[in-house]
Amino acid sequence: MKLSKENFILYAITDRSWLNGRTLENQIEDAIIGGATFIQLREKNLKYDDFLDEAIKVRKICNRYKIPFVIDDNVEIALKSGADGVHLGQNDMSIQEARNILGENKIIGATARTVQQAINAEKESANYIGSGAVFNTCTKTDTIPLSYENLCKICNSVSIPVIAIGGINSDNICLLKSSGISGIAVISAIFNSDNIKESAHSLKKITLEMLEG
Ligand code: TZP
Ligand code: MG
Repeated sequence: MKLSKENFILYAITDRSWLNGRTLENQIEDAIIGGATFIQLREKNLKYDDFLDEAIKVRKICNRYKIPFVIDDNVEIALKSGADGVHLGQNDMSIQEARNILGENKIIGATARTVQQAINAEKESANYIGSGAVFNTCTKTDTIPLSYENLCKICNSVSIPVIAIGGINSDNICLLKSSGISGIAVISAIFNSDNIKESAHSLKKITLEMLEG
């Protein structure tokens, strides 16, 4: 899949902690209608078959809206579900190995918290970088804080898009202005909301203002 800079504006990462009786597919569709420009399926506790079923369902929704869709961590699920790619953390499969399995045309995103990790990820053929946590977050408890200064350095060190992640919401997003990021990645600001469509819509508007300002 060919990516453009618009795809990185509002990267939504799923979380089934806040289903509140709804299906994840339904919530994802609302996020996309509201303005999410990229979807990552992040499942930490699903059994393999359920994970694959879910990935296929979400892939169909994302295909319908022409939104890039990647799987967190799991290259095999990405391949079998027909997802557009995978997002890899520093402790997941190496980017080179994933590239060998997935081929040239799939998307590989990489988490990088240092300039060196970012440079390495780009060299190893990552298509974009996720960097954080830029703010405190309750969603992922083992995150390491990343200062604004270091975020800027990471953005300066690579030519692939960098998206900021971690505790981002409509109140603090303006603090990321001029850092060089291409967009933001969020979980709770979209999925822990009573009105996912509206939350995605307003976040996208504010993100665009921050990026353009
Ligand atoms: N990686 C770094 S912070 C984070 C991940 C997956 C959690 C982001 O969630 P939220 O709710 O947007 O802070
Ligand atoms: Mg991971």
